[in-house]
Amino acid sequence: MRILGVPMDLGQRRRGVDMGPFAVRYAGLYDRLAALGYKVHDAGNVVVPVPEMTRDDPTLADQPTARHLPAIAQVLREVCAASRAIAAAGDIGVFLGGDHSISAGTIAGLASDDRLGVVWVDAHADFNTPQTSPSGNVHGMPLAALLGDGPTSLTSLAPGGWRLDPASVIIVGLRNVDGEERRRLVESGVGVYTMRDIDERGMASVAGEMVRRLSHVDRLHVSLDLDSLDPDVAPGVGTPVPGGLTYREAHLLMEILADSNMLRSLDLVEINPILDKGNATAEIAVELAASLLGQRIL
Ligand SMILES: [Mn+2]
Repeated sequence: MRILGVPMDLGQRRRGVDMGPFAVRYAGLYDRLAALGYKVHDAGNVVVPVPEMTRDDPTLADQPTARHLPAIAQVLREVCAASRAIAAAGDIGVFLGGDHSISAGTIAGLASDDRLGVVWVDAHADFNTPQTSPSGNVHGMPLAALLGDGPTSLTSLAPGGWRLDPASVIIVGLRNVDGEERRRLVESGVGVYTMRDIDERGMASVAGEMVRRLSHVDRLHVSLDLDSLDPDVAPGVGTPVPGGLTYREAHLLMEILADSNMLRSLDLVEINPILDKGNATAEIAVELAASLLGQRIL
């Protein structure tokens, strides 16, 4: 098992999410995973430019419809290569964000595997493109890019024109979607379970159906945006949305995904220690990672 930090702060506007990898390490990630029997190696952090550096470097020039895109794409090429190397070694990758833009790189690194499923646990769909995004924040674009829609520097990270298959992608926890993003998402063929689905049916039913829908894949990547949780549980996120997953709903989802025995890699993203209360959000991220990687109550 290999841990890689990506202190990416360029995909959104609230400062502090670059401290996520440190907060998750302070919360004891390494020891928790080692206690589950894994041989853990922490590879440290990828180097990410800070926003101030992009002001006077013309190669990192800003763009209003996709802010900091050149700098983000430069980092994601390295993240993609690292993810590919971890997968090629048959290792489990645990990627610590940083904002959710990093997942365009971590998942592109798994591109050689055509039986790859992705579970995107998020309050948002991250399904915008520079043309549809109201904010120009790249952290709202990674899932669209992985499906082939977006700036070339994001859609071409994987070799050979690889695209994620929409039938192998499921979003869960959704409760906040932009107008044009909604239309594109509905037409995409991606599986979606909203908070209403979870309210009405319960997480056990929803998560069980998700696993059945992914029966055609044999490897699973879970991209866990901590804003999927209710802000009362996980306050340290940049874009909190009320009405999210409870503590137990999130754990049950992780436990049911763990039972599938398909988990090969994981993103823990959007943790903002500056907005957090006593590192509670990073601690929950560690607990959820442990559940996903096989920790059981009994
Ligand atoms: Mn997200």
